[in-house]
Amino acid sequence: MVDAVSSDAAEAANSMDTADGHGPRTELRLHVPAPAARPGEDPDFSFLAVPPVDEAPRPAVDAPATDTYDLATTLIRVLDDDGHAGGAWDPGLDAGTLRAGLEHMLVTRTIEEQFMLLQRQGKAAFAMRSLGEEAVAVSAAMAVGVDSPGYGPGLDMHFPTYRQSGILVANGHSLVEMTCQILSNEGDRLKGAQLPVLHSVPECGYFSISGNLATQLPQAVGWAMAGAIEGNRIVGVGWTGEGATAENDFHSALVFASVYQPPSITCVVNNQWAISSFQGIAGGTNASFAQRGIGYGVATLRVDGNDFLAGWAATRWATARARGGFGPTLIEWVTYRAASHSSSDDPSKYRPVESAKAWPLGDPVDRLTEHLIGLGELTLSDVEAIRSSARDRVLAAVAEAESMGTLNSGTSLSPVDMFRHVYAEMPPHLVEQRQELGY
Ligand SMILES: Cc1ncc(C[n+]2csc(CCOP(=O)(O)OP(=O)(O)O)c2C)c(N)n1
Repeated sequence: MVDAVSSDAAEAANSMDTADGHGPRTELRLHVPAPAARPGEDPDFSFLAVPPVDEAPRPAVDAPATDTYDLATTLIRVLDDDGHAGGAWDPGLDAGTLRAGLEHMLVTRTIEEQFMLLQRQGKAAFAMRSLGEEAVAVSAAMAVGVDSPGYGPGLDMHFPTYRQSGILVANGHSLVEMTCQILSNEGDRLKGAQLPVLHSVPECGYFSISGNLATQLPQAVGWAMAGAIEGNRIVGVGWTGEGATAENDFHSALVFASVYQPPSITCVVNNQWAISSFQGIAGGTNASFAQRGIGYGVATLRVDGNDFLAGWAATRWATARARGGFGPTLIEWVTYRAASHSSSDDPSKYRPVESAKAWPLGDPVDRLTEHLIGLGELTLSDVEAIRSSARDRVLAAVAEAESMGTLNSGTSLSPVDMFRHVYAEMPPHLVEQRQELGY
């Protein structure tokens, strides 16, 4: 009865809409965007336009930001559907660099697969993967690294999320230490004080990850501003998923980037999902995430994130612009999260199981492999050898890390480690708690 009354009232209100001289209106209701396909339906990526590789022009690195605005709605691509490189953004990389990129992506994929196994075996509390997105972090890290003055205070720095462990691999972090962080054991430099996957390796250009999403973005812009104040030719690279662009920190970072024009690169990794929320819930169906840079007057690029060469080229462009003193860049990386969000997530509950296979931009490892084979730089047996050497390296590192303790081996950290390595001078209430524990 109540429903009938309120629906009558709504109808009456709507029927009055034409009476005020403003023409007909639609019924008022909250718009909640929904993904194109849910479990049990066919994957539908018809919303993604995939242009030919020669569509996107490449402005000069010192061009005004306005010259980049058309690039916020297209997709910078170098590798075509057959694995051939072309177009204005082809970075013309040598075979050694391409091969190194493939190796880093395979090591990243393999070690993260092992981390998930460790979690399933009860040896680690938590794990995450970047399956299907490896080209993003690896190409960016390698491209910044070409002319990096080094990493650390006063030097270059990435401010990553948990989804960029490819930066650690590409920048040469020890695979043993990386695994120890996942195991929270004696070899973990953070001594279990951080969630597994929230690494901190500043000497590899990998700033301590904060679990609070998007906080890395103003940090990266601040880092770049400090570089500009000191006159250093450094870059601060901030990373976020598309979901976390809904956080205020994303916008604060762009305000500072826009006003002070520091040497910053803000990377939005649009892998289509923020746990179970599709990218439309962060506003991606109304405008591209790259288009947000336009409102701030920041140079903006939208790149095929599964194309190693395109990722490299876009990052080189933004790095050269930053180091040249020509200002900040926003890069949207269009990719797909092929695996679960984390070891605690089951994507079959909210998207079609086959969706990663249907993703129009393919798999980054397969695409770079096809390119190298097409160039005549690799044979199928070379590819097999690279895969098995990546696997051997990873398995050896994991075994060594496990020998330093796992969650269920009884050899992990002492409870007293909870109190160490955080405060230079521990507050009295924590001293009291430590004493209560008998330490
Ligand atoms: C401020 C904040 N809000 C919520 C969370 C919980 N959370 C962790 S990951 C995640 C999804 C993030 O999605 P996205 O930004 O798209 O990145 P992706 O995980 O897809 O790489 C959420 C909501 C958090 N860690 N911090």
